[in-house]
Amino acid sequence: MNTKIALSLTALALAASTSLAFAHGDEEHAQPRKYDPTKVEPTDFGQEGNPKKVARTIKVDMADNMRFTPSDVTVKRGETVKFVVHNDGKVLHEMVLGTKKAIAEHAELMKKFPEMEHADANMAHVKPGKAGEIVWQFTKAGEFQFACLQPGHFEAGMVGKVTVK
Ligand SMILES: [Cu+2]
Repeated sequence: MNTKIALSLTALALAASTSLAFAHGDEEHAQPRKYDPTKVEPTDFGQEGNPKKVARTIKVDMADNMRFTPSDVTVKRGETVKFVVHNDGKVLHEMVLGTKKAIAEHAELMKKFPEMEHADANMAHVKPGKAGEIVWQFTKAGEFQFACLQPGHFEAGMVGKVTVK
């Protein structure tokens, strides 16, 4: 397991248990995240993208039938992609990007800490009827996932695939 992810998951668990919650999901945080190149951390599935270098915008819809549309996306290695994620449902949904392993581990953690609030460059929490954004640069070839980790959603199949060529 990637040490950085392990560390940040531990930090999340800690935050959840001490209710030092990362404020997120409220209206003030609906605006796009500020890009700070000094804070970009490479991961096994790429890194936060520079909004000025977006090569492609991909619209993704999330719905209460626990599906992403599209649920299968192909991008070029090195490409910076902006996902504009719409929540067409009546409940909160989110899009979290990661490796298959990281998503599975994150989902387990969400089961233990359902109230866990978190905000990172690889995720967007979207209220019903709203849209969120993720700007991501896929620096590594391979197959990755995006998932909604709201309780029960991932288990109900709310997961998609990103292929980086
Ligand atoms: Cu969901």
